[in-house]
Amino acid sequence: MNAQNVIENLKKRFPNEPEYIQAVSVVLNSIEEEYNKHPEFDKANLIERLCIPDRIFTFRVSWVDDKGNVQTNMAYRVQHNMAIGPYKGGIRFHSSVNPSILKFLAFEQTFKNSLTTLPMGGAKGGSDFSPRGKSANEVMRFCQAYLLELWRHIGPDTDVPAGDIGVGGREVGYMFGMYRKLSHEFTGTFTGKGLEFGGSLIRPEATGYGNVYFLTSMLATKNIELKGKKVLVSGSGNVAQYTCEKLLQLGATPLTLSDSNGYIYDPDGITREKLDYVMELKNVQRGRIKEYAEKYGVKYVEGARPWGEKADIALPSATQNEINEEDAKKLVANGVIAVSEGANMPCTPEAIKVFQDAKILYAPGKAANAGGVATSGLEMSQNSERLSWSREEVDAKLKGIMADIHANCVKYGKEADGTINYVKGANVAGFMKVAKAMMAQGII
Ligand code: NDP
Ligand code: 2IT
Repeated sequence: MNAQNVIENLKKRFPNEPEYIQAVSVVLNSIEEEYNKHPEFDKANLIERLCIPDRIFTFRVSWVDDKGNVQTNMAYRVQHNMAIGPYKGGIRFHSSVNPSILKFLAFEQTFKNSLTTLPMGGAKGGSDFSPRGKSANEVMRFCQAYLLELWRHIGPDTDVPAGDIGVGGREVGYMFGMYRKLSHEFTGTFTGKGLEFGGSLIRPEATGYGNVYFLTSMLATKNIELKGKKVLVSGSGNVAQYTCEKLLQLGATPLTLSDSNGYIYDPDGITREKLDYVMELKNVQRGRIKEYAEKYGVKYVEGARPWGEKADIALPSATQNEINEEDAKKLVANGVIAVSEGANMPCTPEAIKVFQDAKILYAPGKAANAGGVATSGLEMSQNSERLSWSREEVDAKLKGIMADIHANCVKYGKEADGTINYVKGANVAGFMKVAKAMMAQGII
């Protein structure tokens, strides 16, 4: 395989899908050497079969808003790869959702899920529906309308969706309710469900907690403690909130949060009390992060991201491509020692190169944020055995999985000079398991 040739070919076939091409390029460039040690892979054209999704469902969703107007949205489910388990991955509701974004996310999900050590294939879905400014009833009607089409493509052993941007516990509840009604069955077809109907303890916390556990393992390779470190966090949703919670528990200080309008900088740190305010603001009031700055009298920067602020660590937890080359240079110049991705693909390839050249610790999302989907896998196990595990049990399993992912990254990513290339480690480790499963199952 010549990675560049494969990428050029995919660009020609999918010319309007920059995020998908970006995600594929990063993976192919880092697995090329390992792939070419296995000539049988190329004979089976494994690479194209792995890069192109198994199938994509595309459909229109119609729903009625509170004023009685009939609205339409585009909606999708990308089922990328099923070689090691049922399709698994979140659903995103955001105005920017399109096939390129969902294809990049489903592609990444395949390798991420492989890394978790659990039996899950890769998928992603969503719609260009924006929950912002919509009433709870409008959100419910949209979720139900989306499920009217989606339900026939998913199931506990086929495809198990969950949350992502714009989809949290509330939306999963509405979608699960409609799935249950249409399919006339009660199964674990969604994860991230409410605790009363099959949800797992720690699932809401898992992505943020997992990223901080992974960060701790990375710092330990350099004998550095997390305690006392100042941290830039972006986003203010599910991942950002529980990242802050775990940072606080471990004695670190989050300084920033953001949303798509701007960021806040709190020089005294976001305390437990202030985090409770953010959780109420974002999860109940559904307000803007600017209100934090007004309440606590701190700096708010409209239309900007927090990467120019001085700190020890950066945990991007909002969205793709939120750290570019220039931001990365600012972070390095300000002395950042580690960047760990809570979001999916938040760093551009140019930004990643800046971190790698500076030899700072850098973890890609498919390793660092895998705790969310891993705990979804644990929710599926609990649903299958119709039991619920304790908070301690799930958290211990999550810690163990993040430690295993870190160990796998070290195993496959250790360079001759002793540094760890987490991009290579995660991609090669994630790839090899899926590749072996596909080879064993023939050309399909
Ligand atoms: P939420 O919807 O809970 O929060 C998203 C946050 O990011 C909000 O603060 C939102 O601001 C901000 N944001 C979204 N889009 C943009 C944008 N285009 N520009 C700037 N800010 C933006 O989502 P999650 O916290 O669940 O997801 C955050 C990231 O983590 C995503 O990349 C997701 O794919 C990834 N992830 C999530 C997992 C999960 O379990 N939830 C698991 C693994 C990864 P606003 O309110 O203004 O839209
Ligand atoms: O990107 C992700 O890993 C998620 N949004 C979570 C997916 C899941 O199935 O829990």
